[in-house]
Amino acid sequence: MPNVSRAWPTLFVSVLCLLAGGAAACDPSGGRDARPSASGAAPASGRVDLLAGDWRHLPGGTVGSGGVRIHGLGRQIVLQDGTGGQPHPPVNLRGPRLEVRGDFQVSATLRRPAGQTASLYLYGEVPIVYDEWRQNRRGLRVAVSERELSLTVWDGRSAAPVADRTASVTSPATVSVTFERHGGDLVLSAGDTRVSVPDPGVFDAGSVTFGVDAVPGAPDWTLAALEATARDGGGVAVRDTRMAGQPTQPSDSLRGLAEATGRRLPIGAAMAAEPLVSDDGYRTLATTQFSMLTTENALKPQFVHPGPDTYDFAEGDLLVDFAAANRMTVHGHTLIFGEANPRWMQQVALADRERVMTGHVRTVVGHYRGRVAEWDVVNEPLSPDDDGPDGRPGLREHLWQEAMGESYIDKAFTAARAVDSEAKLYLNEFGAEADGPRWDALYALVVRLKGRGVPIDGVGFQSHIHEAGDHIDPAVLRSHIAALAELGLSARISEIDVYGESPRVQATQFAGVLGACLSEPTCTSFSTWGITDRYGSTAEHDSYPLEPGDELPWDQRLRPKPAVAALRDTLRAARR
Ligand code: 9MR
Repeated sequence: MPNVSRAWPTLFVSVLCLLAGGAAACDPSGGRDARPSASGAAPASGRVDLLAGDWRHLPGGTVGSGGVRIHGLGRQIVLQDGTGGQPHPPVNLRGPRLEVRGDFQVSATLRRPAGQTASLYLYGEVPIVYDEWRQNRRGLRVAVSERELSLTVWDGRSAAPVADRTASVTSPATVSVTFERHGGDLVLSAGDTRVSVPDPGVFDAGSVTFGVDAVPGAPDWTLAALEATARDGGGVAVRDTRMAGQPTQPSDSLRGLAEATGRRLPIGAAMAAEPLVSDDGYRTLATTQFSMLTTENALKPQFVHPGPDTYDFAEGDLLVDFAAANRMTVHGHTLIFGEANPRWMQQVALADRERVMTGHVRTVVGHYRGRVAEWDVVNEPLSPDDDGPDGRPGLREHLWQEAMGESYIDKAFTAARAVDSEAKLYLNEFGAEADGPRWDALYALVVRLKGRGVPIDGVGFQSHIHEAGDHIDPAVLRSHIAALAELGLSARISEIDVYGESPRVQATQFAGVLGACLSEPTCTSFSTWGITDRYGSTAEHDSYPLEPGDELPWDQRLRPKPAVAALRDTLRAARR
C-alpha cells in the first residue's frame, strides 16, 4: 500500500493545525477556503467526516445545510459521430481523498425521494477519461433504490464488473448504509440487509476517491452524511486535493531552461484533470516541466456543454485553477470542432446551428475571460482528404460547416473576440507542417479569413508524427511560420507527439520542431499532446490496464526518454 505512509503525516499535520488555532491555521488561503483543511478533524477516534471536505466542485452537486444535493446529469461519453454512449458519472476530483490502511468502513446517510436511485462510487483508482472512452479501473458502486441495495465491484482488469450483488430491501426515505473492507471481504449493509464479495484488491493503492450518480429526470437525492472509520488496527486519514506543485522549478527542467531563453518561450502540454489530482508523479512533471497548459479534452463541447441548457465547467475550472496555482498560461482547446460534440448538438436543426454555435463560444469564452490566455477557436477546419475542386483539401464536413459553409469560421472567431478582446485566437490544424496541398489549402484559407477581416491571431501546427516515415522538416516548418508572419499572424506548435519506435528519431523530431519554433520570432509556444505514455491519447484503451502508446517524452513509468534530453539541449542552445 504505497500511499499509506503519506496518510499519517497528513493526519498529524491536521491535528497540529487544529491545535494551533483551527483549520485556517494551516490553510494557505488564510481561511478563505477553510472547508478542505477542516476535513482532517477528529483523528483521535480514527473517524473522519468526509462531507467537511470540498464538494462544491462536484458536477451536479449542490452543497447545502442538509448535505450535498445530487442532481442526475446523465453524462455520457459518445463516439466522434455522436453515436454510442458510455456512462460518465461525476467524480469529486477536487474533493476529499480518503487514505486507508488495513480495514476501514465508510458510512453514508442518503435521502432518497421516490423514483430515484442513489449511487455512491468509491474509486480505488480514479477513472481515466478521454474523448470517446472512460476506463473504469478499480472501484465499486453502492446503489440504493426503492427495493434494492446493490454492490458492484470492478477490479481494473476488464470493463465489466467482477461482482454485482443485490439484496431486496424496502428503503425508507432516509437510509443509512455502511460499506466495509473487512477481513478480506467487501461488505455492504443497510439495517439487517447485507451483501458481501471477496475483495479483489480494490483499495490496495491506499486511497479512496468519491463519485456519485443519480437518475436524470428523477427528483434529486441528498448525501446527508459521509464518514470513514478505521477498524481493527487499520487507519483512515483525509488528504485534500493538491493543486499547487513546487513554487520553483529546477533550472534544468524544460520550463526552467525555456525561461532562460531570450524568448522565454512557453513550453506546454495537454493535461487532464484526473491524473493531475490522483497521480503525484504526473502532477510533479506537469508543474516542474511546463509553463503552459492546454486543456486536453475537458473543454471540448461534449464535456463542457452536455445539454442544450447545461454547461459543466468543473473539470475545466480545475485545470484553469491548477494552472493559476502553478503560474502556467492556459491554452483553451477547443471551441469549435467536428468531433467530440454531444449527441444533442449533432441533432440541432440546420436553422438553429448558428445560434447554438455562437452561444457556445460566447458562454465558454465568457466563463474563462481573463483566465484563459488563448483559444483554439476552430480546430481542424480542413478535410482529411484532398477533396477540394483544386485537388487540395476542402473544408471538413461537419454540423457547423453544413449549416453555414466557410462562414462558420468567421462567426466563431467574431463571437470569441466580442466576448474577450484580450485572448489570442487560433485556428489549429494537423498535417500542414510539410509543403503540399494541405499547407496550400490552410494558407489559402487564412488569406481568405484575413481578407474578410476575421479576428484571427494565429495558427497552431499540431505536429503529430504518428508513423514511421512521417517526418517534419524544421526548415519547411520555419518557412510556413514565416509565411504566416507576413500575413500578420502568429504560429504555435500546438500538439506535438512523435512515434517512438526509434528513440533517436523521436528525439530528433521533437528537438527539430522546437528548434524551428525558437528560431522564428512569431512562434509563440511549443506544446506536446500529453506528458507521459501512461495516459497518452494513443493508448489502446480496450485493454485493461491501458496498453500505452509510445509517442510522448516521458515513458509509462515517468522516466524521461532521450527526447527530453534533446529538448533540453535545444533550449540550452537558445539561452541568452
Ligand atoms: O486526444 C484526443 C483523443 O482522446 C480523442 O480520441 C480525439 C478525438 O476527439 O481527440 C484527441 O485529441 C485531438 C485534438 O483534439 C485535436 N488534434 C488531434 C488530437 C489527437 O488526436
